[in-house]
Amino acid sequence: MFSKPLLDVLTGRKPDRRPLWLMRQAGRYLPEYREIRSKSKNFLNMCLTPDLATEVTLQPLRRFDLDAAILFADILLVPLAMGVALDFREGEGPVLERIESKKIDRLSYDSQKLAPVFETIRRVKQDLPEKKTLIGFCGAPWTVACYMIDGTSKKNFIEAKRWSLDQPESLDLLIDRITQASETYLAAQIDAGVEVVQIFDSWAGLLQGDAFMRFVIEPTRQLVMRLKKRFPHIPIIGFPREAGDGYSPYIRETGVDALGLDPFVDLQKAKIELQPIKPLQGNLDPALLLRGGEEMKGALENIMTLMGPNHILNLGHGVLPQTPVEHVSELVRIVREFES
Ligand code: 1CP
Repeated sequence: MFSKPLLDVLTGRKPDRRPLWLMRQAGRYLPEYREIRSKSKNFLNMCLTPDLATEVTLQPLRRFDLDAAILFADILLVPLAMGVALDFREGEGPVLERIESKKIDRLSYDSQKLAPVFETIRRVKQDLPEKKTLIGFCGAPWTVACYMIDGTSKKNFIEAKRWSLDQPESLDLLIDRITQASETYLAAQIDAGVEVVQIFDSWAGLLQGDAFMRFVIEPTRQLVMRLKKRFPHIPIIGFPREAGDGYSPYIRETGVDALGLDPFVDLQKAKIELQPIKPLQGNLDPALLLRGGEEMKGALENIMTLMGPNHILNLGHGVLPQTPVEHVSELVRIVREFES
């Protein structure tokens, strides 16, 4: 058995080296991604064509010495499989058909619609080098609900927030449906071969207090508990982006195995308050990767010195499309040289 650094850290073993991967490591900053993207019909088509999605998932590992591949897909495939119309418009981001509260009962998740995603996983697994880990993912119920209620991210999910205040029971109902669908979706990803899953709660920071407990922590706890019952050996990384003070109850109460930190988290504080509880991941500012040079190097060395070898090196959010490829090579070199 080869040891895998990411799995080692997530299961409490000492890794051979610091695990390193990057959120949005496959994406528009890579010329080989843009090439495939320009030849395919649209973004959704790319996600649902195993040939293309497999290739794009593996691209960053061919270029860089990373420890994990993350499945090329999108969190919005779950609403799509629940019957919601979805379009990714050029330069505009995703646009979804907005859900009305009286239509929640009509949503029905059809896993078959995402069969190409599971085929992609099987193909990636066949080609993945032995020491690399394959990460699957979904959006957290709250974040997916945000897109389903507002239809776009353009208005900061004001309608979803309104539901949390005006009709919390409808939001509970919608979130329950999404939680069920996400469990089935992640279970199928695991059956197809992913070894770790990450739950992206990109809009966790929009809620505070009781609403944060009710719509972020509770559904995540449910999802994690149900997956753990079926797949106790599969580590789960939670990423409640911009949750601020919510990070502490999140790590204590959701049952996730590791916690992704956004760039706003104070690392000194995280080291004292969060790291003794579970392994941590992140939190280099993607803007520093965009900039490169001494500032990026200093920030990386600070993370590695402070957090030690059992920290999962990553950004605090996704690679920005404008990032020069050489800066990513430089980041990988700095991390690897720090160790030797
Ligand atoms: O080529 C393109 O223009 C498409 C850009 C793109 C990419 C590369 C989108 C549209 N999705 C993806 C892939 C993707 N999305 C991955 C693949 C694996 C990897 O990280 O390399 C993952 C994990 C996601 C997850 C995702 N999609 C999130 C959670 C993480 C985050 O960024 O906060 C969210 C919020 C989405 C929705 C989405 N999909 C795409 C865009 C541009 C967005 C965000 C739009 C918005 O601001 O609301």
